[in-house]
Amino acid sequence: MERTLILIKPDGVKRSLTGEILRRIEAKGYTFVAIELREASRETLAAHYAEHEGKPFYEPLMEFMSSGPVLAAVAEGQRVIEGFRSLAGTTEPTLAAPGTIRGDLGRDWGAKVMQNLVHGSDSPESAEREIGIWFPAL
Ligand code: DAT
Ligand code: MG
Repeated sequence: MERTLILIKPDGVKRSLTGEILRRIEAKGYTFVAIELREASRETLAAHYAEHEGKPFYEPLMEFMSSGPVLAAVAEGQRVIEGFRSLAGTTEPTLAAPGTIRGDLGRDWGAKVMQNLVHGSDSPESAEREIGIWFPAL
């Protein structure tokens, strides 16, 4: 069965949207294998966002992701990687389609980095790598 790594970012935790976001994932029919609220270390975030190192938004992204607790989860189900990306909506929350997590709950707050509530792995390779970073025991 396919698995994906989901993060509810600090904006989602601060805005008390964890229940609403987890509800949408469960309502779609996916099941949770692991859920944990934690303060991500710089090492964890550097490994997680290695592909973005050197980009202009990298430091603001690391700062934002360190600004409060993150809810990390692993969800499971047929085609959950694509399915969660679809539930999440496109990266820029102002333009994400209504009906999606980012489209319904997110917007531009004028920050240096897009505060778009959630992360979801974008391929089976990313999912395996990211689950290894956040939940090495799985
Ligand atoms: P996604 O989270 O949709 O997979 P991504 O992997 O391209 O998007 O980027 C990771 C995060 O970095 C994204 O959720 C928000 C931030 N980000 C991406 N592109 C950005 C940009 N051009 N300006 C500011 N923040 C950006
Ligand atoms: Mg990504």
